[in-house]
Amino acid sequence: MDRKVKDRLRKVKAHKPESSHFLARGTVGKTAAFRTHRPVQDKVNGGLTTGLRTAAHNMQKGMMQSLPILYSFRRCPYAMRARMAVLASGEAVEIREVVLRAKPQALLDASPKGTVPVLVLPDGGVIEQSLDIMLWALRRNDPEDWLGGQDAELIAINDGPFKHHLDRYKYAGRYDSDPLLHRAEGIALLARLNDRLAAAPFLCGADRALTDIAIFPFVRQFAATDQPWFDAQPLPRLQRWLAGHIASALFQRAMVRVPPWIEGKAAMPFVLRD
Ligand SMILES: N[C@@H](CCC(=O)N[C@@H](CS)C(=O)NCC(=O)O)C(=O)O
Repeated sequence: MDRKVKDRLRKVKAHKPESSHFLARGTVGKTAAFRTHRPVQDKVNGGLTTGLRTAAHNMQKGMMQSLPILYSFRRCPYAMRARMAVLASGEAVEIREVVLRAKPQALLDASPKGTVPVLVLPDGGVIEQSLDIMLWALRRNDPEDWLGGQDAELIAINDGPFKHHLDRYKYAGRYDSDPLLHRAEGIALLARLNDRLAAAPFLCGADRALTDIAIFPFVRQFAATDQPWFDAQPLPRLQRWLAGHIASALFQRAMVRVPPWIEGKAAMPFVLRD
């Protein structure tokens, strides 16, 4: 192969998009990666353009096919914590936004229990629990030492009793429950978190860690159920902690909108990565 051609191909292969956390295949021209490839492609002649386009496309395609697949639902607190851990780890996954009332067969084939998030690994392994997805990502790469901030008991209280009361407060109609009773039970558990935050700004110390992120999306949901009421509660440390997570760049990135994944429609694969 001509040396010039080789150099250009090397440039295309070496390119790393800087700003795009989500890369869409099939939307050429809309992503940082493809925008940056374009001038390289445009400069070259017809035959070579095709070669470069194919190289760039194959690179994207190969990357997609070998990535773990994260079935997710944007507003699900379990999926939020999984996405945040994946982003914090820097691991890349293909994200498939699921419509819960029309779950794709591919998700049900991988995980018949039919909840999200679910991570399907390139070797066919399936991780079906959000906490396990967090651990999977962080065990591969944990730049902020989230694994150093694990409090299994706090997370169990969140996932057990707190989630129970949250659901019966927020969805009282669905559960035929007394929302005020469950709100009182929920806020009593949150008062314990507020007390804990007297010792340090995060639940396990000076920096955010696994416990904070595992719990935060549920507290957010509880607060948003009646925001003025929540804001009026005497829980300043917890309110500050919550506001900090909501405002964080990590959360904003984890909440980027992804169009629903439709089986067989190739236009929508997205990569979630830092
Ligand atoms: N224990 C699971 C719970 C996941 C879960 O319940 N996700 C909800 C969405 S927030 C779900 O998929 N529900 C199924 C449905 O609504 O059809 C985990 O930690 O991943």
